[in-house]
Amino acid sequence: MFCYQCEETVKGTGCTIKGVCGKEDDIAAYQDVLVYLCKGISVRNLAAMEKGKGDPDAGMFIADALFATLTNVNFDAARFTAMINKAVAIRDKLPAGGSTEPDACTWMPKGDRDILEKAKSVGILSTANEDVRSLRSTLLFGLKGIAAYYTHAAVLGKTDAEITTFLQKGLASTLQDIAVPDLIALVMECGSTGIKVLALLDAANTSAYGKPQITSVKTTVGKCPGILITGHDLKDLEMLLEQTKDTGVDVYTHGEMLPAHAYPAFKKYSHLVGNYGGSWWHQKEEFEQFNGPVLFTTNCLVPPKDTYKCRLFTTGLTGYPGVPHIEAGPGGKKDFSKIIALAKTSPLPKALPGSGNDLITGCAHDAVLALADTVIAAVKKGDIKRFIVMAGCDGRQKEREYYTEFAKALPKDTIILTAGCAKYRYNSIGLGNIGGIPRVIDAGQCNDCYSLVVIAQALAKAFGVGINELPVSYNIAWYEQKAVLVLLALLSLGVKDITLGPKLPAFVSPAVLDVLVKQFDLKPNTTVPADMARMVKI
Ligand code: SF4
Ligand code: SF3
Repeated sequence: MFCYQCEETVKGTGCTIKGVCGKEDDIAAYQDVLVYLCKGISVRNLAAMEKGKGDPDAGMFIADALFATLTNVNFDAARFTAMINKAVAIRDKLPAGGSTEPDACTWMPKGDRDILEKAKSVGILSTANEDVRSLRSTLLFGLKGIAAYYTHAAVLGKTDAEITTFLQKGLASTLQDIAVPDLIALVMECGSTGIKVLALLDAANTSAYGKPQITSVKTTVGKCPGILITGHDLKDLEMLLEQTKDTGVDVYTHGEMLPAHAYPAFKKYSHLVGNYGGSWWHQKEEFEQFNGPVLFTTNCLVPPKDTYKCRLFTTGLTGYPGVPHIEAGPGGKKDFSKIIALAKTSPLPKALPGSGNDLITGCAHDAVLALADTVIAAVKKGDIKRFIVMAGCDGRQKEREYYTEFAKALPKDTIILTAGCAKYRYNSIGLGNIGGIPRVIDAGQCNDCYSLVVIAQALAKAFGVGINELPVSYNIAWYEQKAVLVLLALLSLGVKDITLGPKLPAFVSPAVLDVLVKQFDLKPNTTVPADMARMVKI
């Protein structure tokens, strides 16, 4: 195997024996082959679409397939072989393109051994040139981010053929001999398509569940058995809340599900009692203590300990061997009765050490812009000197303590703008507020970085300056491919001087990094004092 798609990759270069995430060699192989077949579908479907004979459902399949290959989503070989078979069926229904078609359009897997063998020649390392490999990888990982967010929007009925067409254009391009400047342009187009998909998901979430309101969320435990729901899929949460109504079972959010508490549609469920635990990588300890069942709706799934594996359930694109998977039935309906029955016989959740402080979330664009006059006045008065965007992901390495230390060291007249699970590094350390404005403005999930863009654009308009002239610095933390997309989205808007950490991506070659530095002034994080002096100009 060779995988270097996430920040925790072995030695900062690539996982070659087994993933740090727990991905085994065979799963990496299935994923590489699935992506390869999606490239074949894309080539055929784009050609068919030009003749008005495309398969309108192929784009949705590709989005689901790419999402399944994102870090910490699916570890289940059986699910991947089923998707590989489906990919072949979709591809082979499309009109064949003749003798010049690439191998991805014609190769037929003849069983498991053949798939594992094929993976050796179609993965990342099949591109020999280091810079082309780097650009193709950046594009592919950005596409995976688009795929994940698109899948969430589609579940809520919001789709956009332009986005799925770009997924196919991007995938097909990786089979073609494209000049480096054109590949760079495609990477930038991936970023601008990222803005479109973030906006689509924002519209999907807010039209289904209302506009988030600034909300204080409890982190204590109640006196009823509970179900913990984690991941990003709000539709799953809605169905779970409906089915647990009046059952005597409480529902707690975990990780990226925390911002759900801010949506008006979920506030009406009194048994949605609070948030349990921190970001994804604490799950081994936290799920043990929770005692009740846990539902995974998306990433990040860490290979479970046997002590709580029997209480896990997956749904959507997530999967793990031996963990029951809840499929959607007609109309997307899911039956969570097995989870509810298990919750009723489970001991109560235990309070986690250090928990108890309320968490503030729901500072999405409408909620913050409703305070625009107060914020602008505070900036003009000098009460707020700077905003620091600290959005992105959390991860397990010790070096990520940098983000807690950075947040603690920020001057009291600065405000953190955040979204994604990176916030757990500093959202419970009591940074206070400036004239009632929280010093940690949590817009929501990683996809709600879109809110931060809307807020920055509104501030730029109010102050009559460009986005790079605002008193805003960017200190972004990344882990997986959705964060790659968010970064590309920011670059596509022309945002400059972004600090990225805790490590630069292994898939960015020295020459590609040089382009990013020259064009966008992108830089790695260093130490808290040095970065503070540069970003806050103290
Ligand atoms: Fe390694 Fe990350 Fe790939 Fe997992 S997803 S195999 S940790 S690079
Ligand atoms: Fe977190 Fe996995 Fe990226 Fe959605 S849940 S931000 S890491």
